Amino acid sequence: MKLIASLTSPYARKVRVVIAEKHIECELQIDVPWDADTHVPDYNPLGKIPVLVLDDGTPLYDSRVIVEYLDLASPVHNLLPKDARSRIAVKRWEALADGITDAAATLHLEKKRPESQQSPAWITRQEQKITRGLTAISRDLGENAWCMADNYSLADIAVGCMLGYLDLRFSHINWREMHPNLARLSAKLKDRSSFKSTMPPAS
Ligand SMILES: N[C@@H](CCC(=O)N[C@@H](CS)C(=O)NCC(=O)O)C(=O)O
Repeated sequence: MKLIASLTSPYARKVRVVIAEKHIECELQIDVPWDADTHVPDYNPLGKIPVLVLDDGTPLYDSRVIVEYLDLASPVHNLLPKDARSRIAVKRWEALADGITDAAATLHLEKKRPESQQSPAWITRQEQKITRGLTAISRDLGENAWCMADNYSLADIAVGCMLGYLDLRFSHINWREMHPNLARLSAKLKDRSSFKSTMPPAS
């Protein structure tokens, strides 16, 4: 199995954390989809990473499909509950965390365009998604140890990768001050070897 990923992609990091938590053997093939010589479209028609290429050559995307596959494929350290209600709750956390990441990535790309071509209304729309999303995640986490109360799960991994991406691209957003419970969760996650080994290089 090989994972096609870049070292800064928050979606790829989510998959890499899952691989590390579950002690799965997997080759890492670095490919930046924005580079002219990228091979990503050969594996994913959408031209996006991460892509997990199975031993028989089947490419899996996107990150949510990949992490669900990996969790089903190995019984080591289950990250998605079996019971339907809890499983859907974890996937909703993941959808919200990934949605904030989507807004942050969109904002990052917009801000890279020449200033005269940037749309203030579009920028505000993405910023509102981030603000509302963080507020909802903080409210739902409350004083719990983990997103799913006492159980560490894929929900925490998705939230941790999203917060790591905000730190990477928008270090001026002071989400730690606004949401101390997210700061506590993030600090705990950063201590795990899966998060340490997948820390994105400074941009
Ligand atoms: N929903 C996808 C998002 C993947 C994604 O947007 N990846 C970015 C890198 S962080 C990418 O490959 N962008 C290239 C492009 O949009 O052409 C997932 O969860 O895997």
